[in-house]
Amino acid sequence: MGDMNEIFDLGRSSLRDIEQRLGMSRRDYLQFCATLAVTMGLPTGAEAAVAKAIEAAKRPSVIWLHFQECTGCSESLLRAEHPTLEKLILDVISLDYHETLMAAAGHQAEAARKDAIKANKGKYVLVVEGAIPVKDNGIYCKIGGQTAVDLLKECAADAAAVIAIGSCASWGGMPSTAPNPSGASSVAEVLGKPVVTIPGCPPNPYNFLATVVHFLTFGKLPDVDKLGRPKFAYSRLIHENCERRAHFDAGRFAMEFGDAGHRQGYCLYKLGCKGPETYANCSTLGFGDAGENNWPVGCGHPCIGCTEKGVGFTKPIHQVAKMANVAPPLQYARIVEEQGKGATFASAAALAALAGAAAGAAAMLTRNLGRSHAAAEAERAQAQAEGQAQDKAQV
Ligand code: FSX
Ligand code: SF4
Ligand code: F3S
Repeated sequence: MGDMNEIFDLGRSSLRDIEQRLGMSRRDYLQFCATLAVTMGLPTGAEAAVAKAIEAAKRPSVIWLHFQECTGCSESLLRAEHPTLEKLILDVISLDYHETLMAAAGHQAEAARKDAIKANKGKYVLVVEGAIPVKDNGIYCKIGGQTAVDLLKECAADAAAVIAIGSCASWGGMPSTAPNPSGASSVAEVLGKPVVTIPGCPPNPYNFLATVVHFLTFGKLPDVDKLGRPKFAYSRLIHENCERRAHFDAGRFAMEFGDAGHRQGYCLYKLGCKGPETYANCSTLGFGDAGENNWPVGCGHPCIGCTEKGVGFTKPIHQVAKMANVAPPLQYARIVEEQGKGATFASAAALAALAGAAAGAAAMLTRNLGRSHAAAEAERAQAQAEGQAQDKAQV
C-alpha cells in the first residue's frame, strides 16, 4: 500500500473513530480504502485521500427510488456475506429515503422524502433502481399516488447527481424485454439527459460504493463512457481478464453442462458465454465478499451479458457471443511497447507489429473456435502416443 504513514500520522484519532463507528479494525478499514482506490483505478497512495474523505466528509443525503425491478440491487448491497460493506455503505451515505428499507410508511415516508429534498436542495444524490414505465401516461407504476415518471422528474430536479443503479434503471433491463408492454425505459431516456449508470442485474456493490466514494473524495462523479458507465469498472470486456481465458486461447471448451470440459473448468464460450461482448469488471472483482470465484463464470455458468444493452435478456442465453475484439488479457506480457507519440520509424514498426499480432490473434481465434473438448483430447492423446513412440525408438 502507498502512503500508509500519512494515513497513520494525520488520521490517528479519526481512525479510532472509524473503528468505533464501523466496528471494524483499522487495518481492515485501510485495506478496504485501498481496495476501493484500486477499484477506481487510482494511482498508488490514493487510498490516503479516500480514507480521509470517508472520515471527514459530511455524509451526502441519498434519496433512493424504486420502480420496475426485483430489488436485487439493494439486496446485493445490503446482504453481503461480510458485514463490512453494508456498514460502510450506510456510514458513507445518509440514506434518507429508501422504500424497502425505511421504517416509515405511507404519508410519513413521503414526508421524509420531501423534507430531505428541501433540506439538501442541490446537494443530495438521487439513486434510481428499476426501469420507468412510460406507456399510457405511466400508469403502470405509481407510488403515493404519483407515477414513476413524475416522481423521477420531481426528485431529479434538485439533485447534485443522479445515479442509475442496475440494468433496469441504466438501460431498461429485464422489464424492457420485448414486447415491453409497459414501455419500461431507462432513467436517461425519461430525464432526457445522460446520468451515471451502474448496470448489472444486480450490479457489483463495490462499483456503486466506489462511485459514491469518488464523489466524496473528489467532489465529482468518476469519468464515464458514452453510456454513462464509470470507466474504472466498464472499460474492459469480461473476456479480457476471465480466469478461463487460457482455456479459450488453447481451444478447450465445455460443450455441455456437466461434460468433462465443464467439470475441468474449461471455457464456457460454446455454452453461450457473452463475456467476449460484455463490458464489466465481474472477472476481476468478485461479488458479495463471499470469496474467490464468486461470479457467474466462476460458478460454472456462462455470462449472460446482464450489464450490456442488446445482449442481456435479449440474446438467447446459449447463442454464442460476437467477438468484440481480440485483446490479450492484462496479465499476459505485452507484445510490444509504444514507441513515443510521433509517427517515427520505430512507432510505425511497433504499429505493424501490433497489426500483425492482432491478425495472428484473429487467426488463433478462428482456429480455436473450430475446436472442442473432444478434439483437444484427441490431439493430446495423439501427442502422447507420438511421445511414447519416440521414447520407445530411443530405448
Ligand atoms: Fe433486480 Fe435492480 Fe436486476 Fe433490475 O437490480 S437485480 S431486476 S438490474 O433493478 O433489482
Ligand atoms: Fe471466460 Fe466466457 Fe471468455 Fe470463456 S468466453 S474466457 S468463459 S469470458
Ligand atoms: Fe452479469 Fe455477466 Fe457479470 S451475467 S454479473 S455481466 S459475468
